[in-house]
Amino acid sequence: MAQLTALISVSDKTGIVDFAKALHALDVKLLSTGGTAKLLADAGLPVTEVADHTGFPEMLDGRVKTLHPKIHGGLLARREVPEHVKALQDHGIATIDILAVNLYPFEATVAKPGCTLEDAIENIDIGGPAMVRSAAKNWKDVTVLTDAQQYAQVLEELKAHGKTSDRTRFACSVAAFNRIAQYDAAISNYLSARQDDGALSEYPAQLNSSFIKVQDLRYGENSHQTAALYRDLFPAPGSLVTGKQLQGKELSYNNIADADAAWECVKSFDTPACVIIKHANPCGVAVAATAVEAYSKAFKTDPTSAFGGIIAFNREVDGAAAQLVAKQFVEVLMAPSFSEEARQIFASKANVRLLEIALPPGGARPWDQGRNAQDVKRVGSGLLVQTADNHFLSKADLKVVTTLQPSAQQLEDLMFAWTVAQYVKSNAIVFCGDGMTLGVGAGQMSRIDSARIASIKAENAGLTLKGAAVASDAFFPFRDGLDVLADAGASCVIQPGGSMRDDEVIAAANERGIAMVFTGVRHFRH
Ligand code: 93A
Repeated sequence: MAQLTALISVSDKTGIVDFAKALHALDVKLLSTGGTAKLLADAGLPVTEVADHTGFPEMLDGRVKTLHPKIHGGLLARREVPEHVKALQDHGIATIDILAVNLYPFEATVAKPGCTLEDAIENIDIGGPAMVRSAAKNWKDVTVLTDAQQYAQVLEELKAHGKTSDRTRFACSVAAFNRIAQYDAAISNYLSARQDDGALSEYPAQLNSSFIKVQDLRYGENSHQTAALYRDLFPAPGSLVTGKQLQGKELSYNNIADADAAWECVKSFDTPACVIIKHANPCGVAVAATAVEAYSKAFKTDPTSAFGGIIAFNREVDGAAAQLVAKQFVEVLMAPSFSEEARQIFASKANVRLLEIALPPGGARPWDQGRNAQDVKRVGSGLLVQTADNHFLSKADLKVVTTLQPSAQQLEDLMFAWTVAQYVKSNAIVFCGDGMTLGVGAGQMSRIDSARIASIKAENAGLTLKGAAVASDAFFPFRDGLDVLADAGASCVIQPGGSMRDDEVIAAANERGIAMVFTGVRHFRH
């Protein structure tokens, strides 16, 4: 049998000397790149440097080492095709039968804190993946090893039969293409996350994320559906998937969906805040001086719905907050941290899932969390992709459209109501006052029904809406919705404006003694 040739070029050199020794013992000729060749030669192995083999030096700081027809011809030529064999002969190219490559450590490099863009770019391997692809494409003739765990099996087959089996070569080829796909995804994912927000909005939305399975879930939205949780390769700091579960039962599909809604909402407040979610909608949101106060206010909005809710804080859950929360039935509790006392209080409630999640370093403004944020929705055999709804409104953006001007306190309440409305399913109507929600109307097909439901819920909870501030996630198509708010006691309204009948709605507000501001943006959430 003709002598086999192996090309070895590895960044992670674990196990490579032993592997090369075993190949040498089987009379396999060794070819290798600079650093790897040196290691093998130092171990006393006869090895030919790729540069000597091609007659071309490694150049450009190693950026061009193996990108040469003598390498790729040797890997790609089909041994049973006479024209291929002749081409090799004409150009003095020798076949390469075994390729062992692992790539520049891109993933490990970007995982290091403080990695610069230059470091990352230099660790993008070009020649390695090119060889791996050539060998994997030509799997019928070439065995490609991209993982040290494959060495033993290949050696065993070579020892026993002088060659590897078709089955093994094909499996190695599949593994090689998977590795390259994963590697390229890591690069595209990392570089996408490095784009600034300007670029994110300037260029068309593009699906460039790659995902890693975090865990299988017991079931999906319903028990007859199977489900799993995946995360971005490079999750945005402060996002739900970066959290750690401290105790409690395994998170369910619905827990995770609701926890995400709670966390996204609570982290958009700078002051201590608490958000209670049921069925993906806030049923109580409040800001206050302390976590415990924020919780007790949020709970008052809708104690009935809060039962079995998902609760998120943007401050440490201390003993006082824990004590109060522990009195209600809670499914999931999230916070940046839990005090020792809080941990002890929940230790006896083994079912309560505690999630510790760091807040995003950029602060509460959603645009700081927008990096890498893509909103994806599945439609029949397709995907809808959009940039995240991370518009941040400041008071200066507001346009007062009524004769009545909102007071400073009303403006505060309106801004709070607007922030909450962003996280309520459309059509969203949110009554607020004194830094808390008073009535939430969510997910109705008509805005007027959401308005009615919000006021009914406030009444059920024994809360007064007199003087309340109200946010509407989109404009009022007619004045009737605004009339419902006025009847309920609203004193001021925040809404996008932009309806054909804005004039009618503004006139209604003036007539009913309501101060109204337009935001110019809407927050549909379907
Ligand atoms: O810079 S490269 O993209 N250009 C190449 O032509 C090339 N050929 C192999 N990187 C290249 N490699 C990579 O070098 C391999 O994938 C491997 O990770 C590394 C091994 O280099 P050395 O043997 O010098 O340590």
